[in-house]
Amino acid sequence: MALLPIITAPDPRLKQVADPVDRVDDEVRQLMDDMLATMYVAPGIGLAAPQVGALKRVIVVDISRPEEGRPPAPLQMANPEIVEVSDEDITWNEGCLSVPEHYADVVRPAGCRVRYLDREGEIREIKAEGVLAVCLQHEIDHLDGILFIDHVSALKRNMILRKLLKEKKAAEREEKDEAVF
Ligand code: GNR
Ligand code: NI
Repeated sequence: MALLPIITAPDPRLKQVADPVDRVDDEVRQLMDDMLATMYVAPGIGLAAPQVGALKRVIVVDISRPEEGRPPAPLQMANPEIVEVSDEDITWNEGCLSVPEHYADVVRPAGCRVRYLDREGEIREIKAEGVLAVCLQHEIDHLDGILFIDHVSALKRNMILRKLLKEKKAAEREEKDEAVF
């Protein structure tokens, strides 16, 4: 298992539409396992392959918070698709490992049904509500190049993106200075 670096916004790779996997083979399973390990260490409750630079339709989710001592309940999905959403909405204060240290209220359908391939390549379906429904929709958004900040006002989004870009440039400058000394 390997820990993978997580890409942060702004980055063009986070805006691309990911490719479906043809079949769930050992390479996809390896990616799923590396993503899960990376997600637990971060820590996060979900992770999508584009966040680690793999433009494949693969996500992992675990809302059980194993870092808080609960038994892990990992979900590993290839080609996840939302096949049904509820009429009611839910507002959740979302965060994202690719948008570090920023949070915003996002309105989404409160429930959803997701069809996907499991790590054996079997077609499965899961019905989700609450934080699981939020997380699945957040991860599937990543596969279509959509971040939670794309669901908030342009004013708030641009404020966040400007701040992240500034921090990136500062970090780059620091790296360069270290190279000199
Ligand atoms: O760890 C995460 N927490 C979270 C909280 C509210 C709504 C969505 C999420 S997903 C996020 C991890 C992440 O960035 N997944 O793409
Ligand atoms: Ni995210």
